[in-house]
Amino acid sequence: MTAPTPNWWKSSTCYQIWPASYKDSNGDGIGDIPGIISTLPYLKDLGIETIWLSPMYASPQKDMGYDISDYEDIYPPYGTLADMDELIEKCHGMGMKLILDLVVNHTSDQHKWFVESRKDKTNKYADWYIWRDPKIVDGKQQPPNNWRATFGGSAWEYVEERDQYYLHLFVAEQPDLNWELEETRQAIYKSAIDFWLKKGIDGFRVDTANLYSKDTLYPDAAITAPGEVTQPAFKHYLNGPRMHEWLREIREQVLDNYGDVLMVGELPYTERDEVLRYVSAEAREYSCVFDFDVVMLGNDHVGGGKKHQTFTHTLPQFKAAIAKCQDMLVGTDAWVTVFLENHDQGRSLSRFATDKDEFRDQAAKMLAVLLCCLTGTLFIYQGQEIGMYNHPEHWGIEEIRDIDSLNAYNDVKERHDGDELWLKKAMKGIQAVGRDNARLPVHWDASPNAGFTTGSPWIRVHDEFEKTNVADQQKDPNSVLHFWKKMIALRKEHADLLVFGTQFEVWDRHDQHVFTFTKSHPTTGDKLLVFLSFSDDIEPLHYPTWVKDAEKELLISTVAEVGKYLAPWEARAYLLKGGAVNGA
Ligand code: TEU
Ligand code: CA
Repeated sequence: MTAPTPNWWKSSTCYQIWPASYKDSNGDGIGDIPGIISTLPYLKDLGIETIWLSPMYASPQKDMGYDISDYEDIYPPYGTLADMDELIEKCHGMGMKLILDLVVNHTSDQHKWFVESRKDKTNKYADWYIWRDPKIVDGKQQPPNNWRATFGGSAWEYVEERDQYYLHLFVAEQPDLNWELEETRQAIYKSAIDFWLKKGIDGFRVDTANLYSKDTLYPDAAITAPGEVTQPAFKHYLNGPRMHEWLREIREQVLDNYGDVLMVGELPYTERDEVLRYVSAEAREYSCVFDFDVVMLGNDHVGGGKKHQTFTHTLPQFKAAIAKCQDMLVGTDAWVTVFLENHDQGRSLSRFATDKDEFRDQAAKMLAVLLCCLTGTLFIYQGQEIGMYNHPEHWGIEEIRDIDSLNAYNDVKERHDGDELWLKKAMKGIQAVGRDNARLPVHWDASPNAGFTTGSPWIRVHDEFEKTNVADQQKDPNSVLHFWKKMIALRKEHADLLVFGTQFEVWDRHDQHVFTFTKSHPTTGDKLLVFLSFSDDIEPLHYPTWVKDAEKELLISTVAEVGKYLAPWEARAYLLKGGAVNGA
């Protein structure tokens, strides 16, 4: 035994599928479950062990399925319950696990619970959502408080039948469930969790995993945006007082009936000590979480949608954000995730590296080395394995489908009276970090619509799919896809060091062009030394002094032959044998 006994999900390589844009099987322009099933051999071959399927539930699609109208049914364009049964069975048949998105902070306003709840104040579901009386100020009716919704505007919506407002932390069509009520919690557990575990799924990615417990006094938020009607109110609903109690309740009452269920929580804006409360193995709440430090780099974190125009960061900040997450393991029994992309973010190549033609493939391989050398459960987002990148800058707002980006754009439009320069700036932000970047169809081949659909795609296909697609990369042994496959295999082969390594250390914290880090094998003293170039130029290597004379074995490199210097966007990793390392 060399490493800590892994729970299955610790060393599992996971792949996120966004059903609408993954693979269309019937030509209606929308990806679907049969399309997913048809690509399982591709994923298996890549080395994927767990699939995370983003919401495929019945939904009016106001927020791409994060507004669920029935947890126990499927959005018809994606397929049927029978298709899901087949997907589960086929995944398991091929030795892969499947996890689903668990969206239980809110439902759709079309969910039967809410349809009933809004009718009057006395029906069976009357208190299943968060209803409050209007506030009367100077004889005028106002929402109960000044909280701002994540995607803009007031977090409260008025309903005449009850002469009351309901809370929605996201869009108005996503009313927040009232977790304070035991009966509501039990219904959520039964319908959203138990229903699917019974069908054999292996866990959940938990949406907005720290928002269920609110400050039930619903006080006004402090004014941090002077002069504005609504105010960011994270403080009053992030990591609320009963979160941990409820998560333990779920574990004990539901999950424990099914063995080692993976629960990976999405955990926005939470500091180290609080994160640790969720992910300590002893607490048995979340298995691990998605920290926002890396993906929110350059944002001011005050909450409420994306401030599209402010996302710029430096390499030292990037290193620090990664180190913060890796350090979560030091002296704790916690576990972490490794990821740079998901359905809410711009593409990592464009955002953290470069999508310039001449360096793109090198940079994609470099990011693959980074991710595969970090400790934690690895999540890859569809298309990342072929180096997909952001949509071109010339796209206009008419191509955008995402509610977050559209609201942000309209907000800028209103504030600046439609000023053209401001709108250009807003569009620039959307191009950099807008959520649709990740939601464009996957490039399967160089045929029309990138082989995603034979019909007319629901969202525009990236203009440059011919440069970056699965079929061409499968034929090219030097492709990004082949590199990822090699990297994933290497990660498995050296799991003790790559997946479970400890003592993450950055050696060039202030360098703007190179990222050098080491990690240690948990028991043998072997070390991993990784050099990553984030530069268009040739760069010298910063060897930690104690490594200089150590015997190094080149584990992986992104170039044909490693030289004295780092080539632009090169990455390489060395193995330093325990005995050979002096002074460390
Ligand atoms: O996202 C929650 C979240 O924190 C978002 O505010 C995120 O920061 C935003 O999407 C960035 O633009 C989850 C889902 O991942 C997201 O897709 C959903 O829209 C949201 O919950 C509501 O369910
Ligand atoms: Ca379809």
